[in-house]
Amino acid sequence: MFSEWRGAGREVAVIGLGKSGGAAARLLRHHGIAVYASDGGSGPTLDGQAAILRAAEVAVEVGRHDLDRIGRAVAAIVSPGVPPDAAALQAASAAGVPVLAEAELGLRCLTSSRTLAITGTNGKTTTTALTAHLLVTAGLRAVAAGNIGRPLSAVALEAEPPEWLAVELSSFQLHDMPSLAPTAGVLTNLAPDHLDRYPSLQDYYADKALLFRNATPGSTWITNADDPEVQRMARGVPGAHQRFSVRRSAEAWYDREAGQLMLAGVAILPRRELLLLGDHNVANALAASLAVRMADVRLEAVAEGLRSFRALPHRLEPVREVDGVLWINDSKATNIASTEVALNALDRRYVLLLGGRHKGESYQRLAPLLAARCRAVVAYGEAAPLVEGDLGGSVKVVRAGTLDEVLATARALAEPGDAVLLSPACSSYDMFRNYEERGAEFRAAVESW
Ligand code: UMA
Repeated sequence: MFSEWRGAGREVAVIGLGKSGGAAARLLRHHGIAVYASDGGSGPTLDGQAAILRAAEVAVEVGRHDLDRIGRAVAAIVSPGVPPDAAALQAASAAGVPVLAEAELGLRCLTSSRTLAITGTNGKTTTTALTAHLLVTAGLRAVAAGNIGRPLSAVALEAEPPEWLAVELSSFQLHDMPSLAPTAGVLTNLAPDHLDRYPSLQDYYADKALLFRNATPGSTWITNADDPEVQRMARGVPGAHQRFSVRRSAEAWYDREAGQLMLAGVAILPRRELLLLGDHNVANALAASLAVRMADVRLEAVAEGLRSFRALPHRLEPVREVDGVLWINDSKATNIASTEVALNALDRRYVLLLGGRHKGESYQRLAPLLAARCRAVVAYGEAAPLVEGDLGGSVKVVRAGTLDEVLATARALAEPGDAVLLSPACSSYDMFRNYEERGAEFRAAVESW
């Protein structure tokens, strides 16, 4: 493989040295290819990565990119976090150097694995994790990889490649994956996102549509029947189309009246046995169920896998019920849209913990949703005065300081049958290292009672 990249004077440039770049550089070295890996950033994490790569005989540069050297490379492997207008990528393109995503490199080395590629604005991580879980429950050797946190190049370095890959792909990755041709492709939904990187919504959607770039009549596509934008994008794409819906009959759908998840015309699982909150998660479960049918997973095994799957940490994760109150960790919700999804998923009254570092959007957008079932908002962190100002007129808002005070206030406000939802709509950096730490401290406190 890669014979055209090997040989005297030939070198592949790896741009960006996070998880993706590190794994790509090691994979290339494993295949005997000379590598120049560079990162424009600096700091102890990158220095650590550089030391590991130097030990693998990678030529490493941190703090700058040698643009001339990149221009002389036989190919450039790019990390998803490097924007297309970055000088390093411009230099590669100007010199006619092919630019490939790290995920493309990984998949090219995983030829014996079958791929279920999952993209969409929301729900792709849960759908990917669930897809891998269903495959494993059915006894297949399967892993989740890609944007979910495990680069495909890292999977490709393992001694035995998996039979099946559930691959989460972001639009950033799809941008540079010319040979992507999955066994099945899943599109969960489409909504505005990443407008800090894309000049327009159309540009973002254009990258998402690259899921379909190599479609043939033999392809299989699994799409959300309830999302008109998804259906518009998938219309006319060659291949077999299977759809999922939480509203009406489809290849996989939620029969709300009967309270059943339906697959291939059969009721496979009562809704209450899927331990995930919200219709959006029912949609994710239906998408994953359709995807694993590509591996001939029996309906009973699909049901068993759905039943045993638990929410991913910090994503509408039910932690525990205390005195009849369900405590839910949704620390991953760092913007208003994510908090809206969480509020829509609740079917009981609740106390909402809102706050952290403000990200610019007004909290007023939440007011109509809160009117339905919100008992009170506990506002905390730097954003507390803004939250109070935006929402104080429409719902009871109580201010609190430390996490302990926030929890004690919520405990006093909640009544049996309620939920307490940590879905902050803010980043965590004013009080925590990141959203994971915020969620972990919340969970640890609730579990300690
Ligand atoms: N950099 C340069 N030059 C530039 C610009 C950036 O060298 O001109 C460097 C940065 O200093 C940084 C590196 O490039 O060190 C970029 O790394 P990265 O951000 O791609 O980080 P990775 O650790 O490789 O993580 C990436 C994904 N990150 C992004 O897409 C931003 C991870 O998704 C993914 O899990 C991982 O690869 C493994 O596949 C994260 C994410 O936030 C979770 N994804 C977005 C999302 O889900 O919304 C798309």
